[in-house]
Amino acid sequence: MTAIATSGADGRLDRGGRIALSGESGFLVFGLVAVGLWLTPGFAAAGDALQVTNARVPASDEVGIDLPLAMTIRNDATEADAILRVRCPFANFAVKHTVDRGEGAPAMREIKSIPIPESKTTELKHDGHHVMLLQTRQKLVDGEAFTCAVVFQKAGSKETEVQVSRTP
Ligand SMILES: [Cu+2]
Repeated sequence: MTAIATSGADGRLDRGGRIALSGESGFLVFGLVAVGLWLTPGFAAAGDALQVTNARVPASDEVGIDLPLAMTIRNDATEADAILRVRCPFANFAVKHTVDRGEGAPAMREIKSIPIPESKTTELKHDGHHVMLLQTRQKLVDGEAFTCAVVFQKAGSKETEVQVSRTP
């Protein structure tokens, strides 16, 4: 009796295993096709014509604070681009900021996107256009590096290495 019951249980597991496996392969094929479709327009439109370098945030012992993310963007494409979104694993949110200078002290203001003109190098810095990372989730130690995604309107999502440095 025990042997029959065990065999029955094994059989059910086997069937379950095969179903799960074929389901996973289906997802894998679908995933590869989706990645292919997603990458192609990026390469066709801009590809490596747009490069992000020298991305950096200041080191901090505090958690839950807001920090500017600076970077250099070289856009050799024939059309202007724009930064739409940024996602970093060590911050809850990211916004795009510009700095207004009038009477009184300069003030940061949120903007919908950061313009990236064509055939130019754009520096994102705390005293001009920059990305502001909000609510940091951990301490940031000098010398550490993280991978953030910078999403451009035309060039698509760029995986970007962000260095933590004492002097940004
Ligand atoms: Cu800011």
